[in-house]
Amino acid sequence: MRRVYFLALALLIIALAAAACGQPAAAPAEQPTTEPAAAQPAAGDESAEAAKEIVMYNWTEYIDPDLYGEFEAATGIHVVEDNFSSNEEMLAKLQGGAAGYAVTVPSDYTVAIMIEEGLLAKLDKANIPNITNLAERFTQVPYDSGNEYCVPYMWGTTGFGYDSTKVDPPDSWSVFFEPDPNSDIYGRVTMLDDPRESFAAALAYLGYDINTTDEAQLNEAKDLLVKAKAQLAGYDSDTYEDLVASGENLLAHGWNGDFLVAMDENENIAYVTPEEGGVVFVDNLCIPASTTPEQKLAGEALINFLLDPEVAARNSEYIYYASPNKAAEEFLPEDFLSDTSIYPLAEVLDKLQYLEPVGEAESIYQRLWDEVKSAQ
Ligand code: N2P
Repeated sequence: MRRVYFLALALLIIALAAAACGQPAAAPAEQPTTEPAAAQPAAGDESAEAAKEIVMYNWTEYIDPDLYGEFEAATGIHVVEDNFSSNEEMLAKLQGGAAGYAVTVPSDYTVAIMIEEGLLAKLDKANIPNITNLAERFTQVPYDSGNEYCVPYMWGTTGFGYDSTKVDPPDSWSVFFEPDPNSDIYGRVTMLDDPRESFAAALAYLGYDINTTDEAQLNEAKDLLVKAKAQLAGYDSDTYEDLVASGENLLAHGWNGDFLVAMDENENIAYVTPEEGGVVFVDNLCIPASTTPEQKLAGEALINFLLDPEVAARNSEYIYYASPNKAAEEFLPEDFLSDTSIYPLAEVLDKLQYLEPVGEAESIYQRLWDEVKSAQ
């Protein structure tokens, strides 16, 4: 089973790499489907009517906020957003029984965990006709083949954002793990407040698998993370890009789109992925199992709306992440589609890997991460 998972991941990486080599600006061969967002009762559930207000549980700054108003104008459904900063934070909340979230946005490996734990509802695709707009490769993702539970929302990479006028281009994780008290960056650096991402950084630097379950390797990674703490201004997954843009910090570990947004504010910001390898991710729109039928219908209507090609293109352009929506490409400008910080070159993607569920080792990661966070 595990081998099948690895094989499927490898195929997805190859597919993404092939796409990066291709002609992303070319018009899609098939006609985009632009169905109005449906807010109709699901087949077989004659009594349910879409809820008039729902909560979207999303990463911070991960949607064009104007889209909520447009969705409400089209469907009458009002969306309130609640935010999380890591998959683990969102997962813990849903595992703890939190209800009332109509849509949430887990990354690949967390979708697998949530399906396994029964935390997600199966999508009724009759309510999501725009699902046909997805690029083929995103319909066969290994963590949810056939999009039974989730619809891919955005994909991206994890790397370094830095002020290119003050910092030499960092191409190695050594900028975090070989802190030098005499360097300009010392004390002006943040790392993601995210156990799997920060462990992946340390594991990649050590030359280990970023999904290792080997306790000795994880302990070594923990020691390295503690050592790196000496030069950190803090762990931050929400405002790190703004702190580099404002000049308060000079370097941050973070996600590509966030730094690209910050470049609009400060053109000196640059983004790179590390030589030793790192993380590529797909984030997904999913409906928690705890929703009522009414919330689920409204959640499916929102997912359908976000899959509209023009909406998906505007959303991607606003948050600067790559869209898995093939039909959206014709609405994206050429300079967006050819930006290698958004669509990495094949040789860059080759070095990146997906995080995967680590099974029982999850508790080791959590314990060691707590030790990193509390170390002085
Ligand atoms: C946006 C967060 C991106 C999500 N602020 C990374 N999985």
